[in-house]
Amino acid sequence: MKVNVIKSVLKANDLVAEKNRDRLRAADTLAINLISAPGSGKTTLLEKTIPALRPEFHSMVVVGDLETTRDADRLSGHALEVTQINTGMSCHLYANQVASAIEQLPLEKADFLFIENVGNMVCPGEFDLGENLKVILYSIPEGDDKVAKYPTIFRVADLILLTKADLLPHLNFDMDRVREDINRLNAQVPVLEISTRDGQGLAAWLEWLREKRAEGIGLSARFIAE
Ligand SMILES: Nc1nc2c(ncn2[C@@H]2O[C@H](COP(=O)(O)OP(=O)(O)O)[C@@H](O)[C@H]2O)c(=O)[nH]1
Ligand SMILES: [Mg+2]
Repeated sequence: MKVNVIKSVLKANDLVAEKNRDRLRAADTLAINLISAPGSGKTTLLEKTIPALRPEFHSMVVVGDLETTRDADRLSGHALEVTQINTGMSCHLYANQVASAIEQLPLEKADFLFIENVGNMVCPGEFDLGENLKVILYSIPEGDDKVAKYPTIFRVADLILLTKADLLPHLNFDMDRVREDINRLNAQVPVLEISTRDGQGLAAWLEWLREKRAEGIGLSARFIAE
């Protein structure tokens, strides 16, 4: 009985996610779902990325947090539009929350919609929002053992960013172990070491975004696999 309830919630979510994807496709907007633990650098990365993509590309942001508009406030000077969703007790965004947000947005003006998910290494990987691509941020101070412990989000990733790479010299972080663990779960996924502090890897990240934009609006690896 319990399993049926969970399945029906997921199914209802997926139906709304499909509608979001249709709306995004119609507007020719590429949606990127950013997923990570709290504090891995999602908002900071957007603060750097959105200005760097201009004037070629314009971006809008939907940001999920349990409480406050702190991230939306940080991003409001950068993006064309920023919508904050407060999820209350929920540890991830649902497709219907994104649907309500994008209903209000003039998406036709946006080349990219960045969705900053609620900070959590498990639940956001389970819920399709209608995004085109899922980008996982895994920060080096989190330790080198997390990939195997929290496999869900790494399995569904279209790109993995190992963030705060500037801290590598100060920490015992076994990069080979992490890359091997990722390879075991998701052999195809590209992995980039980046830092918003010293700028390493940012050019490669921007290039990945430009390539995905040029490829057109596709489906994420997870949903092709299903
Ligand atoms: N050393 C270092 N700190 C970073 C980097 N990126 C973000 N931070 C810091 O990490 C903390 C959390 O960043 P934030 O972007 O708010 O993370 P979010 O919760 O994932 O949105 C802040 O204090 C940032 O200044 C980085 O590349 N290197
Ligand atoms: Mg944030």
